[in-house]
Amino acid sequence: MVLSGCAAFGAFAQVAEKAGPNLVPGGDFEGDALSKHWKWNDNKGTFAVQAAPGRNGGQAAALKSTGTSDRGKFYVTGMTVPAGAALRVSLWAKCENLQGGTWVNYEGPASEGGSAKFDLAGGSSDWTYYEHRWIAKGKNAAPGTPLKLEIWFYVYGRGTLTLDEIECRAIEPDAEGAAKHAAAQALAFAKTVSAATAPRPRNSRRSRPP
Ligand SMILES: [Ca+2]
Repeated sequence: MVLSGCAAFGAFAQVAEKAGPNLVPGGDFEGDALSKHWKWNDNKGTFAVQAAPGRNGGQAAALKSTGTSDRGKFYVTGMTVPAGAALRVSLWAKCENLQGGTWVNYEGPASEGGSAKFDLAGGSSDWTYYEHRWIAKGKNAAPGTPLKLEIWFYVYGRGTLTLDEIECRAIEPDAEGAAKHAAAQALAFAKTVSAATAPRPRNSRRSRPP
């Protein structure tokens, strides 16, 4: 069960939910994941990807562009999701003098039937968490139909974008988790109020002047 607390992420925010397994192959970039599962290319040969230090040790993928007008593409395939599934895509990103920005696009049959993309900021930043939710509608697909899904990163401008811990999970509301969360919040609030209104102990030990 995961609790999401960012209102920027739309209608699912503040709702307890159950999340399925991570569907992104090699999204942690550990071992040979980068070369085994990820592909990249560009139009002008000024875009390259290499292993870099990860967010919590281990490895990440550093996307480096030395061009000013090209568009580097970095992508992963091999995922299948059921039509109608609510998906939560999340990742950690770090920028170093990235003069443009990055557009994360869902492609393949799962992305048809609705706009499915989000942006990452450019500039310079330490590791930053991004999360995006969407419904894999497909195009005229009956609910539950297996649909192929790809995640593409389009990187614009000179600079470096480092990515780690890329995940895509099917999610569903978790009513039991929501109830427990609400109860825990109520208890915490009650304790706070109780502590704030409690009378001072009568025999508090204060040192008296001699
Ligand atoms: Ca990693």
